[in-house]
Amino acid sequence: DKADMADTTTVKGSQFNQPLLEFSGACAGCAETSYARLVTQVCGDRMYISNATGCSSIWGGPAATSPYTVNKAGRGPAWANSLFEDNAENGLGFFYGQKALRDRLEEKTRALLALDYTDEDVKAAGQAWLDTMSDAVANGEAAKKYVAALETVLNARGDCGCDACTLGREILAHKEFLAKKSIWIFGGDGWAYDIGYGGLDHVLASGEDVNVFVFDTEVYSNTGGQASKATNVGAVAQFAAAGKTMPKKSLAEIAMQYGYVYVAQVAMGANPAQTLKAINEAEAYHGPSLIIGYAPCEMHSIKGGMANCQSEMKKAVDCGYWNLFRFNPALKAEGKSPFTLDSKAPAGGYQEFLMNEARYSALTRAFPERAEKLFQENEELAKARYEHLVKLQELYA
Ligand SMILES: Cc1ncc(C[n+]2csc(CCOP(=O)(O)OP(=O)(O)O)c2C)c(N)n1
Repeated sequence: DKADMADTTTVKGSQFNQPLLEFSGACAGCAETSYARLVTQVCGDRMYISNATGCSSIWGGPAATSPYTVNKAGRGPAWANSLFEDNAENGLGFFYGQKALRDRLEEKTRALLALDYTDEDVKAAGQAWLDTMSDAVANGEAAKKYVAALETVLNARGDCGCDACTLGREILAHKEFLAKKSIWIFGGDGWAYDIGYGGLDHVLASGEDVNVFVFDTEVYSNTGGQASKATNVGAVAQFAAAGKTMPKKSLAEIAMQYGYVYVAQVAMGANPAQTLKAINEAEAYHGPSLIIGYAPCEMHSIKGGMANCQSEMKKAVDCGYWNLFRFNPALKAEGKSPFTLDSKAPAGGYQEFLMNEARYSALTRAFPERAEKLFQENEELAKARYEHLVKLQELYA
């Protein structure tokens, strides 16, 4: 951990932060782990993770060991796996539990600060903690100083039984809950687009300060690659052996229409700076956030294998198969456009991109005519999607 060496909001600087995700049992080259690792480098030991069942719960919690680790202070992300069908709600529960504990600590702190004989150092540190309660980074430091000030005073003069001592002791009894936590809800597209969607929608609509990261592999990877609503037209998947007929659902746009949900579509291998920006912005936003990360997968059978995972993301973005954008409602309050299209106009090579992956190319052998029709449709839909995003940018400008 060399976090003091550089600005950790830059791609280079972020890599001086200790990753709190280390040796997972994921397939070599797995995109899901590279996203999760980066989130731990940004949010560190203040993370609470609620993980849907899926690949990320298997590489994330193999039971005998844990790939999530701790820093020098012995602290790391708190992690739990919930059911496939209720993960968003489970994560929201983390948030409410945390909020209830901190509301109580806030009440006790206000009572302590209102006593005229409370130690001046405790008053200053307590006020600094109150002032930063909703800022995850600043509040961690403020909480440490507040705990130190309370411990110093109580150790120096003992507990005389006065109201200040009693409140101080009660606050210290729950000191690990003082610092603002960063609530993350992790899961795959099968969870987010399909089976957990009702709950996800409910949690996003709650307006509460939780962050969702969807690892979009465009199939149910963990159970052998069944089609989800994230699967694109023409892709061969289980239950779509002749290529999926219906287009991919735009989860990002469904979430954007609320107007108060932070939404980003990212692809680390195409633009790591944009991915990092989205993670930082999502955590800083005082409301629900949804990041959808394009995650090439072993199931896609990319030419050359998963060693090409990150470069495949770049190809996907360059040809317009996957688009990068961010919708930050906080910018509206500053009089700026909330929508930023981070992708350039598609550079061509769309069909070549599809043919680089056997989930598509296999169809040309099994059903050549159908393949041509579906792949054309896939490309046309991608063109329309980009044009639509350009229009959105104009609309919000
Ligand atoms: C209600 C329910 N249905 C089915 C399953 C079996 N199951 C476990 S993981 C999984 C696939 C998860 O796919 P996705 O959410 O896309 O995550 P990925 O594995 O791709 O990361 C399924 C179907 C389950 N655990 N619970």
